Amino acid sequence: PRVTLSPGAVVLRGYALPQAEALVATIHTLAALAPFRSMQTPGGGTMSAALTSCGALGWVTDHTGYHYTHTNPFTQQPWPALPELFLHLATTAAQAAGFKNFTPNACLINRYTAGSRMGLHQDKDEGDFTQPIVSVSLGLPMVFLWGGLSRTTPAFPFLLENGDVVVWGARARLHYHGVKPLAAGIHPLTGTVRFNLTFRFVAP
Ligand code: MD3
Ligand code: FE
Repeated sequence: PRVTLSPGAVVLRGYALPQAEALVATIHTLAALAPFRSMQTPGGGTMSAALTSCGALGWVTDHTGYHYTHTNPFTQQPWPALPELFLHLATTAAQAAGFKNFTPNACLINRYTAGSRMGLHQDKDEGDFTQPIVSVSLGLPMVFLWGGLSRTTPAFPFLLENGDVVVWGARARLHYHGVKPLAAGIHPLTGTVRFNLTFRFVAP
């Protein structure tokens, strides 16, 4: 089923379910090359989700700020390439949501354990907002918070479950969003964690 959260935000419930097992196996392969890290925010905090990336560009945060890099600062290696399975899922989902020529060159992988959360933020480090972001939820369910174009717009909660894919483009691209702390649980596919993939086009 296809639901519109707000103009430009299209929820494809269970869209990734047929590939969920293969996606999780691929995450483990990627994490062997570029391990999940907890990262420092510019304000001196620590992100509660652990992160890694694949694709031409990866997202990192440290005391100097947020940025996309060609090289993984923890391994000094280029980020692992975007697997064909990932690329195909992201582009077909974007197409299903009405975005014809999505060409992601970055995939950020978040790993949440019980209590991990993400405060309300905008994704604006990409430098190009004409293309959508595609998100894929795997494993434990999590309450997502959907805000507005201003930080002060009240955010409404929305459950994201294993296999859900959301395409965020057009007017939804710069909305504030976050996730509530992950409730403890066990999922048959991922155990005690939730993974989230976000596919992005980053201006070179
Ligand atoms: C709406 N991740 O990685 S996915 C992020 O569940 C991020 O891991 C959350 O926010 C997660 O930046 C939320 C849904 C999502 C992702 C990117 C968006 C919603 C978005 C970008 C713009 C608007
Ligand atoms: Fe985000």
